[in-house]
Amino acid sequence: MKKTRNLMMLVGLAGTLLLSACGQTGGTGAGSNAGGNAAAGSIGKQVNYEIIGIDPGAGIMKATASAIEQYGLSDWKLIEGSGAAMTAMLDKAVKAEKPIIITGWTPHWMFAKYDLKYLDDPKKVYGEAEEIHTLARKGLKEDQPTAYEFLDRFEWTSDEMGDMMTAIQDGQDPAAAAKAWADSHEDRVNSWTQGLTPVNGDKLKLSYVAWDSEIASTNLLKYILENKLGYKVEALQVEAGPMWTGVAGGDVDATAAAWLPLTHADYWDKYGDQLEDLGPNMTGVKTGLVVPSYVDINSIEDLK
Ligand code: PBE
Repeated sequence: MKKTRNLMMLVGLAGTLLLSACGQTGGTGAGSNAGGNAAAGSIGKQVNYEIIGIDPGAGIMKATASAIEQYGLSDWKLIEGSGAAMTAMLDKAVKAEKPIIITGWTPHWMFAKYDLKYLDDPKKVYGEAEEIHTLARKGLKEDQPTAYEFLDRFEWTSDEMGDMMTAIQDGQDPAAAAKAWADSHEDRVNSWTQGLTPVNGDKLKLSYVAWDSEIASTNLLKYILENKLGYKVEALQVEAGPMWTGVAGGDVDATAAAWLPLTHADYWDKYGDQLEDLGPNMTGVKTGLVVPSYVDINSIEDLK
């Protein structure tokens, strides 16, 4: 660890010297903008000018492409992958105390496991006051009033989701984590289900993407729909596009994984009038560029 840190300091110093040699710094003291740029320049080099992204259909990928443009980061590349690949790379980087820049979001277990920070986004490319919404297909209210009413009521906090996400991350099967969460939050579950008439094995389809936050929420909904309300639920794991088109086209009954107003704005513009928005199931969520706290930059502007 110690050796790595020393090496990184040397690389940082080399970057500063290089920049000075090129005449790009004004020769001003520490804390000046020039110092910040030198740090960022070396980080760019150290991470090969790569921002580690997730699945291409995710809204955060579109927002990041837009951030690259709006902040003038023409040297930088956004790498496609998946949520799981991104967290695996983050884990590796943190263990080696190496810099890494990822597309991140809250709620996510990674903020409990690692010391991370969002880079400031003065241009608000990643939006403000983001929420996760539940969407239902048109006609669900008439066809399955019990499921509809339950999905309409369902709303939880990022701390509540965080507990369940951490359990899954610690190795618990998502279905078992859902049961454990429901068993230990009986009052919450009752507030969503009380007075509803259970059905007798009716089928229901939910769609979601394999983002850790959505794995948690969808498994919880499935557990409650099956064990408290009598449904037989199929939870379809798909890409973001099909998640939206499934509900819009009526093949899927609902999803609890729509990030609005910004992250999934494109999908909303295309499909919003072909489905029913049941409102937020969580407020105060967030997306952005995230780095381990030991990375010496604070704003997306520092990447330039
Ligand atoms: N996310 C998590 C998704 C929504 C949920 C932020 C990665 C996205 O970017 O589309």
